Amino acid sequence: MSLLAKLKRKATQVQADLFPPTEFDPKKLPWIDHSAADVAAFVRQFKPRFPLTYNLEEKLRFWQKNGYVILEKAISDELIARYWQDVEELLEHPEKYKLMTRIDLPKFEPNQERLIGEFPKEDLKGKYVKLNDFHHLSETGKNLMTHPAITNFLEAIFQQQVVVMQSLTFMYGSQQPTHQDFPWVTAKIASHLAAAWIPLEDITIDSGPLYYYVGSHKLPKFNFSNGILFTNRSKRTPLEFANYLDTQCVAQGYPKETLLIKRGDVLIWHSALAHGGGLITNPDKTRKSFVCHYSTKEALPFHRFKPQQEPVVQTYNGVSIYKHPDYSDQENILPA
Ligand SMILES: O=C(O)CCC(=O)C(=O)O
Repeated sequence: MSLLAKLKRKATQVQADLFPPTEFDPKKLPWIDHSAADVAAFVRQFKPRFPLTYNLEEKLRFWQKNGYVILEKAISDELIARYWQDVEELLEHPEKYKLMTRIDLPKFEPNQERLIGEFPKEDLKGKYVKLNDFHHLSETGKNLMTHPAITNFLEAIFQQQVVVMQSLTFMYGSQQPTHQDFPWVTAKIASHLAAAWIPLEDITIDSGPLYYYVGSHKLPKFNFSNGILFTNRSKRTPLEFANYLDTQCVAQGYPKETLLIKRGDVLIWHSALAHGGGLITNPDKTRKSFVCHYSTKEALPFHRFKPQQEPVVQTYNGVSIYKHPDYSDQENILPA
């Protein structure tokens, strides 16, 4: 890192320590998050990149009020089947691929995140497995995460060059406590973040479905002691954060909904929507899903693993996907 970059980083840290942010920067909010946002006027002048397959005005109004949208029957069965074939290939032959994978089982502590080939094969098809950024290897993953129905919506809310930030692929429910994404999945502008939850099969109630609190993107932000982002200097814990969200969402009357969508549907949620993974009540029940986080070029002009490096940009359906800075030989090793 250059001296100038080090000084800039230090100055940013000192500023955050002295004046911890308690809200998103109002100057950088996506247009739709401003209280005066005029959806009808926006839609009149918006030119979608792809033919619209849903009523955009209706979806944007719903997003404004509730912090999420569901795009029904948006994605073809074939595209999903091809992505899952790539996942199966990976799990059958993990030794052939380089992919950071996390298994939250005590037996893998203290090193629960490793290259996939370093885990016993039988554990890769079990619970608590998170495949990180498999879209780097799978070109079908890239096509799926930038599906025209998703891209149209992201371009509408951000009005900027959309970039992929990261992805997670799950075979089983995550059972993650309630959280908002922006304190963890951080770009230079915390509000430039949205996520898509793409079910790879019909979701059932006993599989630990995703849940969310409707309208909770408007909740006052939690203060980790050093502001709204979680860092290694935060004095308050993720569990305190989860308790704050669960308590406040109930107190403020934000209804808790369970996501029982079907293969082909997509949920897109706001950076501040409180959500989590429900309890798995049938241990045999899978909940195959592909969870993708997006930002803007302004907020994320680099691959998150190499902020100092110029990224190599690939474009899929108008969305930028930076090449993995360390494993370029793995990029699209599974071509579409
Ligand atoms: O799919 C899940 O259960 C959790 C995903 C999630 O919360 C996230 O990626 O932010």
